[in-house]
Amino acid sequence: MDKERKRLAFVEETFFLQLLTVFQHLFIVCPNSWVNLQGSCYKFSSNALNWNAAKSACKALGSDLVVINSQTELQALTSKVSQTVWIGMHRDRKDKSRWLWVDGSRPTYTHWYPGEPNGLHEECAEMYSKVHGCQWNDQPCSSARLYVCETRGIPN
Ligand code: MAN
Ligand code: CA
Repeated sequence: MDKERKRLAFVEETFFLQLLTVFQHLFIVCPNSWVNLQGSCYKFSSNALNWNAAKSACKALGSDLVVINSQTELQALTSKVSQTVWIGMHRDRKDKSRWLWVDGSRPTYTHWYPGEPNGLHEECAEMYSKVHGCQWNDQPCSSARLYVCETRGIPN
């Protein structure tokens, strides 16, 4: 019985999360020149900056570098990524073998290119373009790259 109740709670939670996603998609508006994908707003930069400057540029726009939480989110972004871009993931300064997103969370979903990450001195993560399946590479943070910012939309 307890098992059945847990199962129902799970079904219910899944249902409400899906409903929430639908509502976010319908009622979130993004600022001009931002793209609305599944309830989040993304800006694809047209200038290349090092990782820290890219993060600051996103901050100045009231956002942060993109945090990619799922394969669904990655797939939504894919068609827009025509060059390598910085994403909001970097090595943990306290333990270089671990990674952190700019929102402080630990990656659960990752999408590394085969053989990556391969450099302890490559402390920032970039995402290759769609022709390389938008797979990720660790790269020195000083490299100049286009970047993607993400912010939650403003309620309509
Ligand atoms: C370059 C850098 C590395 C990457 C390799 C892959 O050396 O971009 O980060 O791992 O290419 O060949
Ligand atoms: Ca690398």
